[in-house]
Amino acid sequence: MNNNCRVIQVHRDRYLVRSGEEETYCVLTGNLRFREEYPVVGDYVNITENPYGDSLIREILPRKTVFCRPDRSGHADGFAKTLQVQPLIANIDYVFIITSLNRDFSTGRIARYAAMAVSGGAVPVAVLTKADLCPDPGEMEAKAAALSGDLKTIVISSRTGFGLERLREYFRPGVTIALLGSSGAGKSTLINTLAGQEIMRTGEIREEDSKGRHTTTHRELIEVDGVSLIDTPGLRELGVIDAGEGIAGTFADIADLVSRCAFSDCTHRNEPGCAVRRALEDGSLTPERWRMYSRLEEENRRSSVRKNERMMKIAMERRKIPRKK
Ligand SMILES: Nc1nc2c(ncn2[C@@H]2O[C@H](COP(=O)(O)OP(=O)(O)OP(=O)(O)O)[C@@H](O)[C@H]2O)c(=O)[nH]1
Ligand SMILES: [Mg+2]
Ligand SMILES: [Zn+2]
Repeated sequence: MNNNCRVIQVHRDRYLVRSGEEETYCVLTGNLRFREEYPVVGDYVNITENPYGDSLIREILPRKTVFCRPDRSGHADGFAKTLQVQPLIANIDYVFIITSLNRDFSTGRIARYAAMAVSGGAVPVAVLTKADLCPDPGEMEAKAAALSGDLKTIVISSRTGFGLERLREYFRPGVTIALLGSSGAGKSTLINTLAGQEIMRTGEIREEDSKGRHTTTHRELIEVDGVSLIDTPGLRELGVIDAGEGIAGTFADIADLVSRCAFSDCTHRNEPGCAVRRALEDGSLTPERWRMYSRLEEENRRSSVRKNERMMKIAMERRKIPRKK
């Protein structure tokens, strides 16, 4: 299995690679590491097999499509010149944007994912999950569908099987589909349902705010009847903040507090381990500054949603999505 293997799991510095029925763990050659070329799930690679230990990845083949996210390690997003992107998965045909029909539903987020999918060459599909829990999915479905005439919107329930036959239209052998979306949206559950067995671990969501608990912690490619499905962890930060850098610079101490809250999506109201509440209580943060910061953040969040929608429209215009026959 030397050539045209596919990376199906990425661990710290080891890669699980599959060719046909065979799987082997690999590390990178010094050359690739030197050039800082790192494989991602979905990459095709050439390897040199080592019967005594980890095999070696020699070469990453050119990516046909890629899904990236802005890299926040260096610079804030929104500054085109300094914007870094980090490839997350490669060679995907479709991106299923998994969004649950509950309080976590956000058209801004769907637009953002769609824009990233289209700009990487993949076709986005909005998949709205947990229809069985939603008395009237029609309203949210209409909102998602209104984002773009080119964005297919499909309402499903993994629990009852509702809508799954519409998803199966995409399942042609050789096709690769990535499932992306917030933690708790039901990505792993959908994969298990489609596979007809418990392949991925799933986790309950928090009832108060419908947020997930980041159950899936790595990207993984699973083959079901010749179709490659990629499960991914819920991304914390895809709804990146535009003016975030400016706000965080002006209120560095508050930004620091926020990053110390026990939950990454803390609302700073009543969650346990909230660093903001603690600072308000012990007086190290005044209510006035906190109000000012929250107001700015909120405004910025709203304008980011509008910007995401614009971004998606521009990306879609640039690359007209081929309609399915
Ligand atoms: N009622 C109902 N619950 C669902 C459905 N799909 C998923 N769930 C539940 O939602 C919770 C989260 O599901 P997961 O599949 O773990 O979510 P995920 O998107 O993989 O989350 P991360 O791995 O954390 O990113 C679990 O308790 C599932 O049982 C559905 O269609 N209907
Ligand atoms: Mg999961
Ligand atoms: Zn908090």
